Amino acid sequence: MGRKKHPIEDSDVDLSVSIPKRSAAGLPSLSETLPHAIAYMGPSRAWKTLSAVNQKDGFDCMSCAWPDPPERKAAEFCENGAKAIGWEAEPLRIPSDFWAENSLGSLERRSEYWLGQQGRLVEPVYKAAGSDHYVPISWDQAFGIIAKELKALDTPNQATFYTSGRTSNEAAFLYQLFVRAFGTNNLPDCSNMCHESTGAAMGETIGVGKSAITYTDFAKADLIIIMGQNPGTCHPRMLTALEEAKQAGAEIVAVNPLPEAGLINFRNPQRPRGLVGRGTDLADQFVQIRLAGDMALLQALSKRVLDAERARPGTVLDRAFIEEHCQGFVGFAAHLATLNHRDVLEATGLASRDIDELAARYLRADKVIITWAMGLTQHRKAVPTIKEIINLLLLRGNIGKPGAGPSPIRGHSNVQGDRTMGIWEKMPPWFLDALQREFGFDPPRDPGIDAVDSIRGMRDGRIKVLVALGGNLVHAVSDTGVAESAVRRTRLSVQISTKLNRSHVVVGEQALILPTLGRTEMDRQGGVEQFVTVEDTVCAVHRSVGPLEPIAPEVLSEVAIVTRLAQAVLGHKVPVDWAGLRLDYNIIRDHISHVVPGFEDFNTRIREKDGFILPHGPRDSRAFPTATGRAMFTVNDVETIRVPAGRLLLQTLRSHDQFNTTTYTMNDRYRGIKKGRMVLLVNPLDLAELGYQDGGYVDVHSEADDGVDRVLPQLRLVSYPTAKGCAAAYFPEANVLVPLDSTAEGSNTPASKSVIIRLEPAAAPLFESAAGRRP
Ligand SMILES: Nc1nc2c(c(=O)[nH]1)N[C@H]1C(S)=C(S)[C@@H](COP(=O)(O)OP(=O)(O)OC[C@H]3O[C@@H](n4cnc5c(=O)[nH]c(N)nc54)[C@H](O)[C@@H]3O)O[C@H]1N2
Ligand SMILES: Nc1nc2c(c(=O)[nH]1)N[C@H]1C(S)=C(S)[C@@H](COP(=O)(O)OP(=O)(O)OC[C@H]3O[C@@H](n4cnc5c(=O)[nH]c(N)nc54)[C@H](O)[C@@H]3O)O[C@H]1N2
Ligand SMILES: [Mo]
Repeated sequence: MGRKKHPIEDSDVDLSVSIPKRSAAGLPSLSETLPHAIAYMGPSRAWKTLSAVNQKDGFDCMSCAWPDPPERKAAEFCENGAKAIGWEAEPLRIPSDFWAENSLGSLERRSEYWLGQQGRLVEPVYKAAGSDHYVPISWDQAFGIIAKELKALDTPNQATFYTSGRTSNEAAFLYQLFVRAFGTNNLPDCSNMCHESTGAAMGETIGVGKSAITYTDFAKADLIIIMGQNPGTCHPRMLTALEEAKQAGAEIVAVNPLPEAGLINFRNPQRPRGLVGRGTDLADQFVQIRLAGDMALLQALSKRVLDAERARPGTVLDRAFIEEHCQGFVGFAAHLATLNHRDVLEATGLASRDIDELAARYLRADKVIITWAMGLTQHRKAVPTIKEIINLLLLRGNIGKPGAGPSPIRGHSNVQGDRTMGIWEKMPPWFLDALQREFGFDPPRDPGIDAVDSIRGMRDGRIKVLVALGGNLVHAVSDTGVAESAVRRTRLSVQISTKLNRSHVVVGEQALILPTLGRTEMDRQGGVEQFVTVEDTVCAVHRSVGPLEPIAPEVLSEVAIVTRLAQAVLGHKVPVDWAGLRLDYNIIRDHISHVVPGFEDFNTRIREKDGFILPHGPRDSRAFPTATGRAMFTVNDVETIRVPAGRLLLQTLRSHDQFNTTTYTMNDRYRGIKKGRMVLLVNPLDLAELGYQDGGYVDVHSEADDGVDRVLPQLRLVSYPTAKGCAAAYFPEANVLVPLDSTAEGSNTPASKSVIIRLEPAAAPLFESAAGRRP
């Protein structure tokens, strides 16, 4: 199994742009996907993986946290799930001589796409201080190096332990146990850059930071409002649930600056007319909002609800619900009375009639679901914006009843479970107390640091060791330039990963890569096949078992790596039988059942049918575990981002063919962009006003309070139907433009969807050759 060349160029030489698509597909048919999967994995692996993904005895798809329907289809995966599986399960290994052939200096000049195409990591490798090469080493040597560096720290708080959201519940639980036993709460995770704003807003207002609906609620709703989310690309199986809801009579509204294909129209290839016909027009209303305008829109909607109640007293608000379960209504209503309509129009960029129409839909509906993702969470005012979703829903009792509720849609497939397992820099005291009772040591009580603060800590020399259980922190976090020089200042960086990415080549003085098994692979310990568990976005916990033989016998599972690391670092410091936990994951689950509420009898219940759904007070019984025991109306001030003349507001988002920092191909089919990623989508009116033309090139500068000039050079302009004043570019490339200090108030999530930019004319890039790279 050697390296092979893929037929896709790794540059923008052949970039082409066509008209964006109006419709998207959800679940493809097996016959449609198999040929592509076979090209990557070969027939046997393709069949084994695709027939097992999201099935009851199979593995959980790693492409997103969308839940499985009660009745599974034969092909229960989407096109992007198949890509994620192919990317992981392609039987291609990085050979041992790769490390001698490729210096770090040369790897640093490679793109994420190229790095990801080199194959699976299959042996631990180490870069010594002063060296420009990794060399293969043994597992024992690797754990020895980490133990030595961690023990040499002045305090455990000089290390930070990142987690990405693919880690299983079992591995995550042990990882946080190890980190806390080591002596720190420095447990940043990808959620810090993702739905942290959601957790902060929902935690305060309803007491639980998770979706308050289950899968079957979609088909019971009268109205589903999808805000700041692109399910056609990021949660394609959601389109099936939306189609079913639509057929059952629900109205669907998309609130987005971009007319995203899946939101407008949906072709279901598993139905005959989906392949040939026009598909289902999903959205009854497309609200083309200005970036960061959602708080104003939500307040305007709530105000119309209150106006309607005034016009028809006793018929609009759910008075009984508000009186029995809520607090703060009077202050909220009084504050809305001061809402200025002109401010709303300016912030949203909408016409009054758009808002009236959506308000009328909300008032007509008895059961309303609001879903959202990164379009709401990655703004300065993300937390109060999401609180306004709760305000709007509370007014008419749209929570804790069938077919209604707030539903954040998580990204990484187990990011929610990892948090439930204790991956958080500020787990509450009850959790730490439970750990103490279960394991007999006193966990640290001072809060730890999140992802952005970890970068600050490395930048300032306070953090000397970075350990990452998955992910690609340096390229996922904002301000790439700052993040890269921060990581380079560490004494040791450790990545536990399946495949190469930028965080393996921009590293500390010393660096280690520890190869691990992925979701598609069998995990045998002591000769016995183990399974792991995950939690999806609607709190359903279920098993995951990989169908494939491991890519190489030397590769360890995440659980094995974490327990061996703990043994090497902690010795007998805490009374935990790490080796026993490694050999039998049931014992890990027994501990979880004693520590984490809702997991009682874990080992029995997880083996029943589909697993189980975690309890959720607001959803199940309108019990709100907030500070007051009631759902909280909150008062939030609308703030309009004032974009100076000649500037635009930039959002950074995903193409169809990427998973976060992983690029599968250079295409973004639904948006009509092919063979290139270095593009800036701009409204045609803005192009004309700024004096540019479609196809021209610009250097993009971001304008921040700190006065630093951050530049992304030579982007090709694409005339695109985005909301006026709002541009879009792809992450992670555009992360160079997002200042580290520009974060959401109350969650510290990078405000990567509201960056003020200035364009400067640039020459078209010169390409060395057809297969060449940008100079
Ligand atoms: N194929 C694929 N699937 C994925 C991922 C992936 O990269 N690729 N990533 C996974 C992860 S970790 C996550 S978190 C999710 C991300 O899922 P999404 O949040 O859907 O992903 P983004 O590409 O960030 O898209 C944000 C959407 O919000 C809109 N938007 C941006 N700003 C605003 C705003 O101010 N207001 C409103 N109303 N809309 C706005 C954008 O136009 C875009 O449609 O997907 C998960 N699934
Ligand atoms: N500008 C901007 N920045 C963003 C965002 C944005 O919208 N705009 N989105 C943010 C969001 S929502 C998120 S969630 C973060 C994502 O941040 P991360 O989760 O850190 O990044 P990923 O790209 O998902 O990580 C991919 C890497 O994970 C490793 N990996 C894959 N599978 C496994 C596995 O099973 N086990 C282990 N141990 N490793 C594995 C592989 O090495 C792969 O290269 O990025 C954030 N950054
Ligand atoms: Mo995410």
